[in-house]
Amino acid sequence: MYSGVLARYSEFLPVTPATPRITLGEGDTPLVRSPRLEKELGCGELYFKLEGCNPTGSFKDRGMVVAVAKAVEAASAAIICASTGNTSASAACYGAICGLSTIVIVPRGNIALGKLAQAIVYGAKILAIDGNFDQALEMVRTLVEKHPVTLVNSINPHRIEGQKTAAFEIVDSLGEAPDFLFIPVGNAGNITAYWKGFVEYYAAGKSSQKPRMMGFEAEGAAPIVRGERVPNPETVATAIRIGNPASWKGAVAARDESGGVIDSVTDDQILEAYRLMASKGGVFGEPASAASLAGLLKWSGKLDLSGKRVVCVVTGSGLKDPDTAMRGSPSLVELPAEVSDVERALGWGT
Ligand code: AN7
Repeated sequence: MYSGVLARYSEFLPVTPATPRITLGEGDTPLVRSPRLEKELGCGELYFKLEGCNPTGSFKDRGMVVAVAKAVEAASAAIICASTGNTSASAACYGAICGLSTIVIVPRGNIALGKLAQAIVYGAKILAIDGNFDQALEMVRTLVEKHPVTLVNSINPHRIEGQKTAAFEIVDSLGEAPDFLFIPVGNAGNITAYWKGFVEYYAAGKSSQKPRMMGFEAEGAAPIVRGERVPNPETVATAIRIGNPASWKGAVAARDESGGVIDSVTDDQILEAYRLMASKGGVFGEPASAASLAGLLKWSGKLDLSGKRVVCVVTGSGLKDPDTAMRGSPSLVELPAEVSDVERALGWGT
């Protein structure tokens, strides 16, 4: 039976005999090939890493299981995070199974419905502030200085440690590191974690190369691309609506050490990729997750991808954000429960 990332990758993680091996089956997510899209894009091989298949529907569970296990090991009674949604769902979930009190601070009105629903049902204390993620994170940093509560945002290094296991899995699946890794960038913890994972696995002799790291911010929330903080970030991809990423330096190091790129994609490009990923790839990711494929679409003409292996990280499930899915969709055809009416509606007139 699969027993989670703490057990599978313990030799690469900060676990001691005193660390509880908690798990909800996080990690071990599918790496699926997309023959239809790889042909259109001219890649040798194109894969999606389906992080929406984690227990709470996003990659955050890999890091949260480690951060919460270490909090329990340190006899902490409470955890706290700022979040655009997925971190709060994951913290609430892992806090719940360990009996910790969980406090989440989210930007009011800018968190996808499904994520809020998760935090509610897992039983977190939810505070929705009149402010954005960056302000919420500043607040959390201040609160943990004054109160006995463990911070579980990715400035907690245990989060990065857990999240690097996704890079291990990709190498374990392919038998080698890919040539390119396309990944969304928000607070920049994940790109930092993946790079750490690829570097460590390479050093351990598990791969003979490392990928070029291709990170993508949303254009209205692109501090790393602009080289300065964005005070009022805006994007349809609320998960990455972040103007002052905590792991800014880690993202820049990943880019520079790997010979990669950090670029931005517009909301229109994100939404186009979001639909394409589902309609031709069969993968329903959330809008922020589609920044990976949007970046690949933007760069495919500038890179020679023939014969190359490309992985797009799909960081979270599309089910978390039904509002974006429904926006601009044609209204449903409503009709009586009669075969003749259905035939007429389909234009199969008799
Ligand atoms: C689906 O939940 O920051 O660059 O508070 O939910 O590591 O921040 C979420 C980020 C990409 C960006 N895709 O990852 C939060 C939060 C999805 C996300 C990102 C997030 P980072």
